[in-house]
Amino acid sequence: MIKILHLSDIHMGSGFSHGRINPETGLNTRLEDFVNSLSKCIDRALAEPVDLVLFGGDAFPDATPPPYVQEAFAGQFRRLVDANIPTVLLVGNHDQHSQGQGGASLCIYRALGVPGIVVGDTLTTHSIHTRNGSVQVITLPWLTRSTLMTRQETESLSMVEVNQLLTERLRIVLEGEIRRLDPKVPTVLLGHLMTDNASLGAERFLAVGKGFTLPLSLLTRPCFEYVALGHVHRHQNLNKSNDPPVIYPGSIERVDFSEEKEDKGYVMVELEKGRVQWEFCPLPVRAFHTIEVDVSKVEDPQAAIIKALAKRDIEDAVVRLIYKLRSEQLDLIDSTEVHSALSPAHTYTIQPELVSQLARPRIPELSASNSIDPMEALKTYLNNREDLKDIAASMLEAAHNLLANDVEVWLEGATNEQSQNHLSVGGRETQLPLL
Ligand SMILES: [Mn+2]
Repeated sequence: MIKILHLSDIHMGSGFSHGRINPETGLNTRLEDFVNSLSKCIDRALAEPVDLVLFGGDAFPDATPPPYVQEAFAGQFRRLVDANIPTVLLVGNHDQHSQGQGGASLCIYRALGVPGIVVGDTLTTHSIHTRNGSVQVITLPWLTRSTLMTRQETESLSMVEVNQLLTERLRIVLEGEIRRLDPKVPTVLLGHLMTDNASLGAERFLAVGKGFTLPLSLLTRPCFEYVALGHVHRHQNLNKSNDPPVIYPGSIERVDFSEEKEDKGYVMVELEKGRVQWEFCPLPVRAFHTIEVDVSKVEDPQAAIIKALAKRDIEDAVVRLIYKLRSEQLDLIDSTEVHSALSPAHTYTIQPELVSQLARPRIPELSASNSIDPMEALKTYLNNREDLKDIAASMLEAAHNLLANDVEVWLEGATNEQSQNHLSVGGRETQLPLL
């Protein structure tokens, strides 16, 4: 039986805006939190001890972390080297230079020849000898346009077509790796990737998805005992039948508020040929709390805000207070008292939002049941807006010109790089969060 600790998405050095400087160390407290979480993973690996540690990628927010952040990361993995525990460091999208090849931030470990550390920056199989037997680890780092494809091949293709071409190529290369496997030795696929059925933090649709999405069927092969993934920050098993388990352990710390409600942790795995067991192990990470309160309709907005704060345990948490109010209520807010009520928090932000008092009724002629052409709709709208009378004519003219140029603008847009950031899935434009 081989014992494995699988963790991913460390992102050490990110989220500093949610921390503060620790006067004793001079370091951002969020760096200390991330190091603390990582050290708990390593503590567990040493205490068991495990036979192998698999890191699923995204060590830092980018490929060039400052030396003190790299040192904090290396200091933890050094403990595994000292304990003779082999470790695979997979290269994620955040570890790669946006230009050029390879995982810049992690390749240093190979360059230094650190014993027991394998850097997974190419699709290949590593045969790893552990205290309790051998295990084959296929590393599948983050794929980019230049992986398995040439520029000439992809130049005229849409993003969807490029994705299909990559998936086909990958299927063939992976098949090659699988055929060379020793069938008597247990095998793990370690990949930093997005699968087509992964569930993302629903609240986060900020960043555009530049990456590829791979079908789950590519990964659920019976020759794998376990599929160890990285990239998605929410812990999940994509293959409920566990044949094999396809696991995102998720990030080890909350990177931002979109991960407020997610458990954070790592996964312990025990496997031998044809048999596997796994368990998610939560880490005691710092709480994030969003406290949202609408005081626009209450008599005493100040009291309502203080009451909303009192209801939550904000001690040592990262807190954001969002309150909605009317502009004439602004003078009723005593910000000193709000700050003092928030002071038990580790850090906090206050976001007042003014609600619009001029909620206009819908124009009856423009109800959803009427279909109307855009110029007619604009005319109807302008007829109802006394205040826009002076510029109504020029607005109509501008709209007319816009509509006339529409086709041309669209064609230009389709060829520029920006339009490729939108991944069209099943005819639907989807934006993916940055993971
Ligand atoms: Mn990633």
